[in-house]
Amino acid sequence: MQTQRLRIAIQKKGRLSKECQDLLKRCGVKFNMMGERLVVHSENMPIDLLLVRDDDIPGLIMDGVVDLGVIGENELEEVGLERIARGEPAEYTKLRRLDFGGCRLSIAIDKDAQYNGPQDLQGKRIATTYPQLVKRYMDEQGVEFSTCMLNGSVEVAPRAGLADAICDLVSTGATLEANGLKEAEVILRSKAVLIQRVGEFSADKQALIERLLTRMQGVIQAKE
Ligand code: PRT
Ligand code: ZN
Repeated sequence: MQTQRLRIAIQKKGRLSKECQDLLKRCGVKFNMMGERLVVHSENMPIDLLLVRDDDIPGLIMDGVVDLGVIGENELEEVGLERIARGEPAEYTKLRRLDFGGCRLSIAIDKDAQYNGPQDLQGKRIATTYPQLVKRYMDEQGVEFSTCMLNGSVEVAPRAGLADAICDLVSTGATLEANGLKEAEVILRSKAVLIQRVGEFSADKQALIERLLTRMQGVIQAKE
């Protein structure tokens, strides 16, 4: 069900939402984020914003339900691997990396534990919200492990006796430190990215996307 209006999926509430809305506004897209609406219509351009959980954005793009999306590479790659494993479509085009949402996905262990390299993780249980990315990394290293899937409070898993190590997002490192953990391996460096669905676009939509991209380039350069 394609519409004439360009559909952009963005995070409703969370670490990417404010910067994402600011970026669109600086690109000249006028909208009013009032209430609890799922769809917000731009007042001055044929653009609809879809306000969703970040977890849903890669799938909306890969299923071709929305045209553009802004998402952290960590989430994008995890969902992509998950969908490939299930035999579902996982294609998208990365239009550009953005200048926010920076973090790393890291394996962390007890701050007092010795660590000489990935082989020290052999046979360990790793708590994570990113089982696919952990598996990809550990398979590359040829290290066997098991997982403990947690959608929150990952950093307390070792102390709670649920896992030996964790793999979670880190920005300042304060959360790891507060939980008596230290970063052992960075497995992914992530930023927010603008992605596009694959497939056909009307000439009008294509022109609008190009205009947005040009403006985005200007906005991001002006900040550097
Ligand atoms: O509700 P919804 O599902 O939409 O949101 P969410 O809770 O899943 O995601 P949200 O808003 O927390 O994060 C969205 C995206 O922001 C992530 O997918 C990353 O791409 C990016 N991002 C950047 C981060 C961080 N930095 C970050 N620090 N996401 C999470 N964190 C966590 C980190 O795991 C730690 O627990 O923030 C905590 C503080 O980090 P430190 O290292 O500064 O202590
Ligand atoms: Zn989420």
